[in-house]
Amino acid sequence: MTVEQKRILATSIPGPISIQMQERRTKVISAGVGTLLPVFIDTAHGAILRDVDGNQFIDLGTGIGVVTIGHTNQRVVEAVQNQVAKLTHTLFTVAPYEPYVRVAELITAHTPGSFAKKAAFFNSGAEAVENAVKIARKATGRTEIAVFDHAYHGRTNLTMSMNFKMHPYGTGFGPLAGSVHHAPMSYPYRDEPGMTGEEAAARAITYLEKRVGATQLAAVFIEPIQGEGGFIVPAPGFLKTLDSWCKANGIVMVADEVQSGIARTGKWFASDWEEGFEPDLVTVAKGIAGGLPLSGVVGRAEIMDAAHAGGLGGTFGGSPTAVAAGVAVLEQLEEGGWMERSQEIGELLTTRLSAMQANNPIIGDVRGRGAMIAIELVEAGTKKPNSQAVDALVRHCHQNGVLILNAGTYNNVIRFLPPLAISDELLNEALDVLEEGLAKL
Ligand code: PLZ
Repeated sequence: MTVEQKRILATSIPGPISIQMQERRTKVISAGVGTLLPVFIDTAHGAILRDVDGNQFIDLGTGIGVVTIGHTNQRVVEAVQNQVAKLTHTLFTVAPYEPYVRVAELITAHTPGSFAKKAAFFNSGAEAVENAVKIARKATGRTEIAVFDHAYHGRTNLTMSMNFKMHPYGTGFGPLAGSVHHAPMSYPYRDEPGMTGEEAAARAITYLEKRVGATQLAAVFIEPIQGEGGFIVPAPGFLKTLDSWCKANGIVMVADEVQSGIARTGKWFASDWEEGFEPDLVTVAKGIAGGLPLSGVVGRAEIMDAAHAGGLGGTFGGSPTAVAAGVAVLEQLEEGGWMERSQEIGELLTTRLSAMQANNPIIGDVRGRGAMIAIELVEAGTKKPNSQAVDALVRHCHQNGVLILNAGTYNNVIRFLPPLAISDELLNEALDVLEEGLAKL
């Protein structure tokens, strides 16, 4: 089913049918499960979401960076339809099926590093991160884990402990897992002006050496571009310096590329932007399977093999339909054109957002790479976080048929994660709506 690639405002937002559904929802769905935009989506294609009232939204969020290849990408749909009619489940650890192996062949060929690699598949990003922790601990015989300020790694008990922000992810849900240490991140917009990546890495390393001890650390986890934290791009040299320190100290370097990976930033992985940065393990999820739940840990064969047989698994991890979708996504990425498109989208977004910044002192920073760009909003003339402006802009865009997402430790970031299938025309139209909203503030 295709949907015309057009923004349509058929009713007020939310429309009457969505309002009715929202009433039903409130009766039976836990209050803990929130909603950013209370319209019920019926169909989607490319860059457009169509709701039950006939409104059509330009999607600049892709379900938080999931349908990178576009909604209902034809080859993903066909792969899933074929697979679902053939085989839906055996459990790979009970009796295997070929697409699980194929998706591993494809992904190991494209994660950073020229060394021999292996993979294991799971359902969610958090599950991939947890498994990377297990593997790193088994491989090193050590227990401690380092993460960074502003990081996000998931909602399970262990990953909740790895997040920077307590609220809303952890409030009241403790006790949290131990052996997790939070080190200072490189945040160029808010660090001392001129601080280099190497200096920011030295600050983190000193902290970890003193507070934890290099010999105690099993792994350092970092998002090469932080997602929920507000698309913070560390200063050049930060990742590489940390990586060299990890390698010198027998610590497993893990890049959490759940949000930044799979062509999102204009390369296969955001790690690829920093020359010489070769994480030992990479966690992948979101964009890898075009909307089907699939995640994985990919990395150095000898580290991946440290886990004993039966030590990794899960009933649904790498299920036949999910891996079939993964193969369809990765084969299309291999065919080419997508990285270039992601970079073009990044240029269009950066050019337009920088022009808006020139006229609007509340846009403190425009940052990111490829189709992963954000603006950080502040009170004019200061760096004081301006979350009210973000709320107002998000509301304006939603009311006008453009789905945008907020982010950031201080809730003062708007992030853009458009599908790579979006046209320049639709992207410009969405940015026009944003610009109108800015003018109204
Ligand atoms: N690591 C870097 O971005 C998921 C969270 C959505 P799961 N980010 C979106 C929400 O509100 O729950 C994420 C991430 C990074 C890990 C995860 C976790 O991935 O698939 O949500 O478990």
